Formats: sequence, structure tokens, C-alpha cells
Amino acid sequence: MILGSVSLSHRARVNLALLALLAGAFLTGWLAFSYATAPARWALVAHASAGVGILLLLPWKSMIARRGLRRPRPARWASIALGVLVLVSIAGGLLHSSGALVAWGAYTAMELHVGAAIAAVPFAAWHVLARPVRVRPSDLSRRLFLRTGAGLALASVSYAGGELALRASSLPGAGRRFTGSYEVGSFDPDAMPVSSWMFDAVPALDAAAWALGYEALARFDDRVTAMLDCTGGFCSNQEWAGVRVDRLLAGRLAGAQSISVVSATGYARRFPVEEASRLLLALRMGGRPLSAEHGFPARLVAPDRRGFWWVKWVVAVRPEPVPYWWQPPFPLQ
Ligand code: HEM
Ligand code: HEM
Ligand SMILES: Nc1nc2c(c(=O)[nH]1)N[C@H]1C(S)=C(S)[C@@H](COP(=O)(O)O)O[C@H]1N2
Ligand SMILES: [Mo]
Repeated sequence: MILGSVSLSHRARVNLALLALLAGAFLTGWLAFSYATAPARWALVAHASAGVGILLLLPWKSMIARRGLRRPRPARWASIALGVLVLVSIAGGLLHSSGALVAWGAYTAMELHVGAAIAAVPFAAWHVLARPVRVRPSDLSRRLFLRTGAGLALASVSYAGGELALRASSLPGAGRRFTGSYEVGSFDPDAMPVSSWMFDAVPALDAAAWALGYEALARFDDRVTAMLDCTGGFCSNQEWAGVRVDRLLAGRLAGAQSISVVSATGYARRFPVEEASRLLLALRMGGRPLSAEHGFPARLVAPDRRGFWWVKWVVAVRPEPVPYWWQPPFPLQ
């Protein structure tokens, strides 16, 4: 009953809790980016709670870190870099969510937030692998279970309190959408922000030479009002007009499982064939032809899907026999 029953050390518990919260925050962040519907809201509640949980553990982790730093370990700088990246990421998340500083010139708080989190991954992996925490079955006690639950509850309640205070405040973050995005330029095409997933430059396409036939498609007037919600942190509602994809591909969908929508830049996304009647190949926004930046001659409008599905400068819309999930979850270019 002396050494044998000594449970997981206090330090190991703090470190393991941090590991779970870091992994949880990373996964729920990407989960939130995958949706423009309810799952994004729940992913972000879990996400923000995990972020708050990390902050709550900070006093204990800084004691562990100070003690560790006194030992002459190799590559201590990498642990410090991890700390800086995680704190920068959390600061970026809070700047975005509160609205205190959403954009700084061409850079956004959300880019800083996600960029720092991605940069932290190799440091976190190295940090954990080089310092194994041993867990024995006897460590997984009822007490640990209750403590974990209490910790998670405290983090969620702290997050909820912060969010209620924010919603009641006059900070810009009070009015953001459930995806965390700020609504900008709705029904005012000139004021709608321009964005790209990574580095796509705006191509200058000639309507007369366009593969899909501009004159013919401009005669269609299928309309939809839909919100583009960019993972970069803005959203904008517009009235779009063009041709519904099920009408564009009438008679060509038999045997197809997916519809591939390809841009002049090579950027492409694949959709389930059942969604054809909800997709619009838009040539106009707010009654006027699209600007080059927003996708002239035509861009896809994919209601209830995040902005990265709304392919711009479309040059091909192809029925294909492969399932829609046969693609990376996020574009790679
Ligand atoms: C927010 C993330 C984290 C930060 C910023 C961080 C930072 C640090 C720092 C600065 C040290 C002292 C220097 C060193 O040993 O290199 C340290 C030590 C340590 N960390 Fe972390 N850490 C984090 C997460 C984790 C996780 C997830 C684990 C394991 C699951 C972990 C396990 C350890 C261990 C075992 C030590 C050694 C303690 C000692 O030698 O007394 N850390 N950490
Ligand atoms: C180290 C990993 C991460 C940590 C610790 C973290 C933490 C946070 C924190 C503390 C916030 C502010 C929450 C609030 O007060 O509402 C936040 C917001 C946010 N994070 Fe992360 N995050 C991480 C990684 C990511 C990643 C990888 C993504 C996306 C791929 C992401 C997407 C978001 C989004 C969209 C918000 C805005 C939520 C809102 O405004 O309601 N995060 N994050
Ligand atoms: N060809 C192409 N289409 C694209 C992108 C891109 O990088 N290349 N970015 C997508 C992303 S991430 C968003 S949010 C929207 C932005 O559309 P907007 O510039 O009209 O606001 O376009 C989408 N379509
Ligand atoms: Mo985007």
C-alpha cells in the first residue's frame, strides 16, 4: 500500500490532460471547417472549451515546465517554441472570436490561429514522444474519471460564461455566425470580400472562348440566395443566378456517382450526384455578371457547404463514376 498504489503523478495527469485537450482542439477545429451547418456549431463549442481547458491548466503546466527547464535537456528551445506557438494560436483564436482584431492588413487572426496550430504539430509530437508518460491500468481509477469530468465541465462552463458575456457586449464578436464567421457585404457584391483557399491567382478568362459556352448559359435564370461562409472567417449572403447543375447535365447523370467541378486553375471539388439540383453554376451575382475576382465567367454556388466548395472560374462540370468522397477532405492547392 505504499509505492504500489501510488497513482499517476500529478505532473503526468496535467501532461496527459494537455495532450487530450490539444488533440481535441486540433480535431474539432478541422471538423468545424468541414461544415456550414449544425455540426460546425457543436464542434466549435467543444473546440473553444478545449482551448479554455488548456488555459486553465497553464498555472500547473508552467510549474512543470519551470522545473523541467532547470534540467540541461537537449533541444529545450523546441519545448519553448511549442509553448509560443500554442499561445500564439490561442491568442489568434480569441482575437478572432472577440472581434478585438479580426484582420491586420492582408492577414487575418484566423490565419494566424490555424497557421500557428499547424506549425505546433511537429513540436508537440516530438515533445510528447521524447518524454513518454507511462500509464498503468491501475491509474485509470474512478477518481481520475470524476476529475476529468469535473475538469471538462469547468472548461465548458468557463467558455459558456465568456461567450454569454461576449454576446452581451458591444465587441464585434457578439454578432458572429455559429461558424465563427463575420457577415460582410451581404447583397452588395462590390463589398463582398475576395478569398482563395491558398494561393490561387485570379485568371483572366475570355467569355467568347469559354469551354461551357457563355452565350448559351447566360440565357438561364435559375436563382438562389445563399451564404458563402469562408473558413477564413467571413460570410456573405448574395442572390446568385445561372444554371442549376441538374439542368446543365440533364440526361447525363445516369450511372454517375459524383459531379466533378473543375477550375481553370486546376482547383477542383467533387459532389454527390444527389446534390445536383441544389448546386448552381452561377454567372451572375446581384443581377450583374461576376467580377473576375469572384469567378468570372462562372462559379459554383453550393448552399450549406463551406466556401472552399464554391469553385471559381469553372471550366468543366463532369459526371463521374467515382464516389464523391474520393478526394482529399480539403483542397490541396
Ligand atoms: C501546451 C503544450 C505544452 C507545452 C507548451 C509544454 C512545455 C514544456 C516545457 C517548456 C517543458 C520543460 C522543458 C523540457 O522538458 O523540454 C516541458 C516538460 C515536460 N513536458 Fe511538456 N509541454 C506541453 C505539453 C505536454 C504534453 C502533451 C506532454 C505529455 C503528454 C508533456 C510532457 C512533458 C514532460 C514529461 C516534461 C518533463 C518534465 C520534467 O523533466 O520534469 N508536455 N513541457
Ligand atoms: C492547438 C490547437 C488549437 C487550439 C488550442 C485552439 C483554441 C481556440 C480558442 C481558445 C479559440 C477561441 C474560442 C472562443 O472563445 O470562441 C478558438 C477559436 C477558433 N478555432 Fe481554434 N484552436 C486550435 C486549432 C484550430 C484549428 C486547427 C482550427 C481549424 C482548422 C481552428 C478553428 C477555429 C475556429 C473556426 C475558431 C472560431 C470559433 C468562433 O469564433 O466561435 N482552431 N480556437
Ligand atoms: N479556383 C478556386 N476557387 C475557389 C478558391 C480557390 O482558391 N480557387 N477558394 C475557395 C474559397 S476557400 C472561398 S471562401 C471562395 C471565396 O469566394 P469569393 O472570393 O467570391 O469570396 O472561393 C472558393 N473557390
Ligand atoms: Mo475560404
